[in-house]
Amino acid sequence: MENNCQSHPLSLREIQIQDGFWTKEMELVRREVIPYQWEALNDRVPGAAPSYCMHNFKTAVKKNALRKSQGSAFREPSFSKNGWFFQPKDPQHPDEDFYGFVFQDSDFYKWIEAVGYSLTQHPDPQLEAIADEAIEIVCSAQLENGYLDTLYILGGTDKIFTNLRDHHELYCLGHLIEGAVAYYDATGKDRLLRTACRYADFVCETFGPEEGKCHGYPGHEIAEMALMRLYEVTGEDRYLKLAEFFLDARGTRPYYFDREHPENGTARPDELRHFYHQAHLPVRQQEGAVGHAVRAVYLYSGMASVAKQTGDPALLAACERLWNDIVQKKMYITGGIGSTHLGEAFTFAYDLPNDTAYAETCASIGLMFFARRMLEMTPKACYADEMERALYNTVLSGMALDGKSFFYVNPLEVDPEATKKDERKFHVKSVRQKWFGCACCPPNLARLISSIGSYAYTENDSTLFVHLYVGGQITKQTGPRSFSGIVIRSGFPYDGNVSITFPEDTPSFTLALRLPGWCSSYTVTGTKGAVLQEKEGYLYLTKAFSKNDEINLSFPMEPRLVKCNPLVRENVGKVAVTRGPVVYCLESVDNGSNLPLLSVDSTADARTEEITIAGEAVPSLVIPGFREISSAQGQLYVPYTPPKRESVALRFIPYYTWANRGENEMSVWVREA
Ligand code: FUB
Ligand code: ZN
Repeated sequence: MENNCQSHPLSLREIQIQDGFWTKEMELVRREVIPYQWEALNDRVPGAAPSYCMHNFKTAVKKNALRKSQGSAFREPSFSKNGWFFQPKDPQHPDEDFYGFVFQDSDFYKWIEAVGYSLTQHPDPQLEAIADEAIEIVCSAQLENGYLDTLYILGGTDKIFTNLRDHHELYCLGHLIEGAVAYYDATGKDRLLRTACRYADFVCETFGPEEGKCHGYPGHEIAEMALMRLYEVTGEDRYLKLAEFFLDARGTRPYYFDREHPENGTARPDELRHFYHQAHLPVRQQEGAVGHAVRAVYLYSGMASVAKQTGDPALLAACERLWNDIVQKKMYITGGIGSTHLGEAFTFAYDLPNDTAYAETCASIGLMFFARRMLEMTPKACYADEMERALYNTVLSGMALDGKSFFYVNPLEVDPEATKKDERKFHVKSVRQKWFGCACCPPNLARLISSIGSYAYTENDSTLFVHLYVGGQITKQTGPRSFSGIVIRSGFPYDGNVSITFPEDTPSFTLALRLPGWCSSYTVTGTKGAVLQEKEGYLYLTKAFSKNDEINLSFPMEPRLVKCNPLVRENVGKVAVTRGPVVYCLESVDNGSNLPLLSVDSTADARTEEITIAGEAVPSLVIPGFREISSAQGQLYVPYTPPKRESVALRFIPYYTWANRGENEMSVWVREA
């Protein structure tokens, strides 16, 4: 039962996104990413590393048929391989075995999730038919006992759940659930959902606190939040209990992963052995975000989902601590998280190097998951502000403006030469890639973008919350209120004007409108007769709306210079440029090479000038600044002379639009003149 400040996302079937910015992004996902990914899952992309994802499912179906026809005489092949990736001898002609990353099944689950969301906005019988056929294959790969992971179905079922730390079976369960729920919600078809429930039931029978059950927990989190979703859809208590068990077991002693991997010994301190998986301490005692960043924010999202349901104050307090630790000490201005490529991980407070940043696209998507769940518990604009920061900066930077290439890593400063010659920066790419062997980010982007409505709006019995200003039409036919077609128009992220119109009389209810933290004032009109209250960064407006009522909000989006806490050593003496929720950057294609020579005049005004990037009109910001003229021409060191500089007009572009005009230098932080 939700209390009156808790809320839940609207179903995507109740929202029709119609937005100058987001409709285009969603169309890119629908037209480019989803079909491309389907080809990739089937190893049909010329020149791209094969995925083997559908190969594995189809092979598992064949082996299951054999298993049935041969009854008990069937012998499982023994699981002979180790490591995270399985490579066939002939990559183009894999034999009937498992290939690819150990978590390859999840690529299909993320794809079907994006398909489900996309179908709610754009019915597409052809795509649905492809999806149904694929679902049939995936469901037929399931074993009779409910187990479903092709890695072990093909590799030897006698070894299932023996390497929870590395082998992602529970991660695949989580993605299966997320995909199945999304497809069910969109189409009403429950074939995949029943399969997900059967696998979840098998896991419920296998894991738990009881004597004789396995006391392990996922090596890569996501099952926790996914099980909560399954619990919400089915109402089955056992899924909530399993999610709670996975949280409660994590980090307890003796460490499960030590028992599972005695070969690793215990000589290294507990933290070093268990940070990566956030398994160093029981979750309620964890103080700071550690380890693999995607794993971390997926865990915290699961903790928030369980805390919301159970009201557990210690779990909520841990979520708040971990949230604050991230956004106050470990997050880039772009909403990127994970400062090092070593373990794709968090490092320590204020360690935010710009040029070696990892800032994986998936990690910022996970930060959005966490933020939305915190908002569901406590509607505070600080959560929505950071959700918006991650969205309009790192998340969008993950995809090219034409939807055809992707970044996995999202640095804040790039010198293309360094990315090729300096091994410390090999993880950084200066051009987006068509696809990745480990293809976690593009499908994650597809599912996030096509479900943007569920981040923008949540509701409870009395209130409709608007967390992100994403335009669309909300129609509710069920629940305590029914609206037919409230229309929200928004110019975000470049224009702060928003209008909300009511096409018919609506019984009294409350609209909670977020007041973004980046703007210090706002105006609102059309509130006559409404009860108004400002709380925690939301404007609560209660009224029985009449037909054609219109509320207009305006959030000024002045360009702003931002300073960084000096404990971030990299950014001392520098500023970043933002406008509304968008962080800007310099590219050498506009400003000439050697960007560190540039400095910005922090006393000067910025001028907005529209430019075209990859065929798209984008507001750039032009700010007076300087280019240093060095006396060290051809020499490494020269005697000091007072600095000389020339005046230049610096052109800043939105960070997420960088690397759309060929390979070039980029920098977010710029020296202050
Ligand atoms: O391990 C599965 C996914 O692959 C992670 O979430 C990503 O960070 C990548 O390592
Ligand atoms: Zn990723």
